[in-house]
Amino acid sequence: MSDDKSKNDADAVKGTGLNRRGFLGVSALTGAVLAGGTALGSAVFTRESWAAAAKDAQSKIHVAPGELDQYYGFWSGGHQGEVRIMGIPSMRELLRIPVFNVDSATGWGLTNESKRVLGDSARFKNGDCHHPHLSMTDGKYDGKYLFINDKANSRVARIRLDIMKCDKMLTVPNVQAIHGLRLQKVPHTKYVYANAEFIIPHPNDGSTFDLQDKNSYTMFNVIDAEKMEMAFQVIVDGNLDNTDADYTGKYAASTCYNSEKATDLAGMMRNERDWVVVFNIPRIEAAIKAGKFITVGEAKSPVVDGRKKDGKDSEFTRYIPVPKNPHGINMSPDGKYFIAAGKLSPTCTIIATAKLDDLFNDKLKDPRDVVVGEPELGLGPLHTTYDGRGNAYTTLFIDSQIVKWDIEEAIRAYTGEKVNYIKQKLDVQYQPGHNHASLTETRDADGQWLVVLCKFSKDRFLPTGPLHPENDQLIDISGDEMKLVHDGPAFAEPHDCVLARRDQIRTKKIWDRDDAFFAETVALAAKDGIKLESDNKVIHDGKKVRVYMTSMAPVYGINEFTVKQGDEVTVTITNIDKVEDVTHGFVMTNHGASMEISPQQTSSITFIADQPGLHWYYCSWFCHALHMEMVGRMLVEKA
Ligand code: CUK
Ligand code: CUA
Ligand code: CA
Repeated sequence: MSDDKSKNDADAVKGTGLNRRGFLGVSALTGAVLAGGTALGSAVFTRESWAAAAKDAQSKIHVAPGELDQYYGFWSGGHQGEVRIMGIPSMRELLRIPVFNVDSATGWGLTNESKRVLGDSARFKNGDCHHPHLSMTDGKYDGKYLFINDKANSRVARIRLDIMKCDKMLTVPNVQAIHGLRLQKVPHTKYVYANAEFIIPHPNDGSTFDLQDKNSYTMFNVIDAEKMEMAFQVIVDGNLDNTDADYTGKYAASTCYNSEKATDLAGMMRNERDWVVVFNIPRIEAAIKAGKFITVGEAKSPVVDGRKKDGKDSEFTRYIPVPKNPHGINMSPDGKYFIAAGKLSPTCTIIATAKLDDLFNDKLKDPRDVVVGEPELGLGPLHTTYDGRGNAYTTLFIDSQIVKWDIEEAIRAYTGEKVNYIKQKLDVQYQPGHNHASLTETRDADGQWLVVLCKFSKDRFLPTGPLHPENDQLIDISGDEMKLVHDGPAFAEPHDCVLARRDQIRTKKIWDRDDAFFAETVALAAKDGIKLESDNKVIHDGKKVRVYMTSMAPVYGINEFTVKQGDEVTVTITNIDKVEDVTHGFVMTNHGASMEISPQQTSSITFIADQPGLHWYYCSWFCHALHMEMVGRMLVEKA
């Protein structure tokens, strides 16, 4: 180990509050930890050799001016609440899609169209998204939707990939903190699987706060992807962390770190093992079809009980013990294995999907019989991803490394064979959470690029004060060796990302006039007898004023309108420009009103004209040489 390496190791630990080898604090596991941590030793990379390797790969990642990236990346914005579109391999940020946040540029959270999508939850100005995933048909991306969770306010949102806007949002009833989210892969994404993390009493009305009570539980939530309504919920033992789905459409599986139903850290680490819970989707559907379900609280969606009763499994679920406090669970692209990352254990647990039928038909003596491997990988394994060539790549949070390992060899090692399944360990900077290989969660996994989302950037960028960016790193995995090729600073906090081939995403260049996104606004205008593409008209309706106008660079259809102080003003603008990229904006100064109107789009915003006097409005998206002159005035008469 070179001095540089030890220094980097020491640096990696500083600031995490964690002692490199002390994280487990479980003496029984210490031997295994040390073995795992030194099984191969990492390839010794110094700062210089990283730089040399990166230079080597520069030609591969350099996307020259005028050229396009090979892949789309979709990044979660974490507790910033948005989704970010990236180009890979350049790692350039292309655009942001506001979802659980409020956005000044597009008017998300301000416009009437976005408020209709947000529904009741528009009162929340924050969100915390973790897991973006793309809809699939037959296990391949179909380019229709992206789904993402909101842990902060228990929501799931859908983004339409043709327009890159959030078009549906659902608050999941009777749960707290939607965390894990994955999609049904086969035959197509009919369901969104969403884990509610926290255990709460039912009803949660203050009559009890006891988590050990039999009416305290959390639920696995299944959402109809097309309607964006609850399909059903499953009550589980313990809590739920991450989830994934198989390639038959039959099974989904989730990790649980709080089988103890504890309320504090020590309690949550009490059991030597927690579990992976597997859901039998057809059995749940059949029970619901037969009317065998309950409802919870005010919600009408069906609920089934997937908890054990008197030590006996329900027909809907099986609980597979795994080492304590597991975190990520990831299905391999060949459909053979769910792999759960150990977190507190230096291992991953390999669960064979081929054995799940027998598990549910009670043909196995022990639920652990579905486990076909439990390789020791290193400290703090969190998430695993795949190259489609039989290798798995697991993030080691505490070791600040990616470990590349051979799945079949790890399975052979579990039977006692002497085989070194670890292929390489690569230092990353620093403390990685998720990693994601190109197309890894589809049948198309192509083993080209690996994105690693590091939680700490520390010394990798110019200092930015006490708050640091994250570090999203790009690794070339197309060859035998992983090569780090790019550091990309990111604002808080991309938990997870997905990569799709650029031909799998087909976007519109301009809006269709009959787009559902603003259909309700069009219908309201029709009630006023307005033809949005041509009419410029102000309608006074008591204390409500509706202003309809067109925009075409560099003018609005109306440059002066008069209202009374206290009127509620709705401005509806239709951009009749048909030229790609000519987006206009509308900002009413000193009224908190701002919105985007892209070519052929209709947008509307409502505000109170509470201040008498003259108020200028202007176009906020630079659209023309005379963009500054694209203005108008609202004249507010004293009440
Ligand atoms: S979780 Cu953040 S590193 Cu929310 Cu997918 Cu594992
Ligand atoms: Cu229209 Cu700027
Ligand atoms: Ca636990």
